[in-house]
Amino acid sequence: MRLTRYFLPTLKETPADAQIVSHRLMLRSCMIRQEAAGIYSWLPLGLKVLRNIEQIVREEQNRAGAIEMLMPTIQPAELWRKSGRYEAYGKEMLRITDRHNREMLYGPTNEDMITDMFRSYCRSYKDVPKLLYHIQWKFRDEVRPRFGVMRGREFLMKDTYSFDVDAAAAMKSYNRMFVAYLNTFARMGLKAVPMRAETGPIGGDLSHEFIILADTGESAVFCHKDLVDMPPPGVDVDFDGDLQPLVDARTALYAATEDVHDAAAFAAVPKDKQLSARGIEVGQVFYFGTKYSEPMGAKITLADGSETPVHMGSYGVGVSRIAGAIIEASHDENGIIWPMEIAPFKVGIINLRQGDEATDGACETAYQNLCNAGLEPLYDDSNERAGAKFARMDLIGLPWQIIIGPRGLKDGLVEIKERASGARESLPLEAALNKVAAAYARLNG
Ligand code: 5CA
Repeated sequence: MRLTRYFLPTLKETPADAQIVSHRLMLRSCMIRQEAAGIYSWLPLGLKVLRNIEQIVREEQNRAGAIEMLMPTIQPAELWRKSGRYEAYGKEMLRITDRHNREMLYGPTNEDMITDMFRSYCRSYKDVPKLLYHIQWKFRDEVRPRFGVMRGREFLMKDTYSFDVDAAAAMKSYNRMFVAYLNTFARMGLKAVPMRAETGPIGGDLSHEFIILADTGESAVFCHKDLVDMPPPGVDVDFDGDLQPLVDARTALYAATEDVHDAAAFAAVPKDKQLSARGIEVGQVFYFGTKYSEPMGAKITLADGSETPVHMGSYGVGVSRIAGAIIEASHDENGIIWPMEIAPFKVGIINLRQGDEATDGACETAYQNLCNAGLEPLYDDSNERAGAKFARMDLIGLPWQIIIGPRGLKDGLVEIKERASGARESLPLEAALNKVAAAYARLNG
């Protein structure tokens, strides 16, 4: 992409109303635009990031055996009356009336709809286990939407629902999602801590939140240090095997919000392993048994002919929140530092003297070469001065920058900069291109 043809009107000044760094940087780098409190447009650069996050989430769900579908954003109130939580959900639910005076709502989650769907198609123990998911916009009329996309009113969620014959089988589905989440966040370059959690309006009695560590996070976390240092289970995990040991290895280690842990808990962790940190909740998993299936009549017939309500769980990832969370975990005073997998463009090209024949030529060569290698570059071909170009490229956080100007080219050299470390190196153009291509190849396997 050539910058002069792109849509990237980045801001120099810091927006006054943004309290946290990710919100400021998302506004400044022109990723999002607020349309109403807690409601955002995703501008071209932001949408690329959102799609990359969504794709990692999707791939790891598919790998874990979940099946993608798509339910609507607008739901009939009737379904929520059947499950018994229409009144209980309270003011967070955006209630809508259509032209025929039918009561509708903008879905804050989908347990009720999917339970009704299961009920209408599935009757037998042979129909389970099933894991179904969708990636869809949700609406929760939060009292105080804040921190940009981190606590929005409209936000993108991946939500999976599991259906099993009994509690023991449901635990296997729960473990699948637990392990899939560890892998998902690791691929995004994030350290995720699973922590026992309250179930809130979703219900049930078993739940874990996945918290990623960032100094500016909303939740104070206290945990065993090994929980953070433990490597992800890995992408080759056999999801049909026994995942319990992988889950046990994590759940055996203490983790709690700091306000919950007390002296008795402090004792559960040896002194040299205690970690006090801040974090952001990026996902939550729930096992709630028959809470929805019973009132909604989602039953299955067992081999002996008897009937049982299906056992269910639900598993959410805050896809749009993660865009902000990654920035909280990965930035410096100059801007965002995207992990390679998430970066909207993998490499930027900076032309230091637009109009200089040799410089324009070398930039074109770099641009064509990187495009052909499938490494969609962002080429700053504008007429702005070098300082402005450097600042913008640092702000938007692409992992690599190739900087090309007449002075270096006299000696046959260009400069390559790694955004994360700030390390710069002068190299012949071809070597610089190879270096970026090698980093990209590592990413792909
Ligand atoms: N039905 C269940 C799981 S599918 C559910 O709704 N779980 S949840 O309430 O925990 O939400 C799942 C994830 O969505 C959270 O972990 C969080 O990352 C994200 N999320 C929740 N509320 C918001 C919000 N207001 N803004 C942005 N992301 C949110």
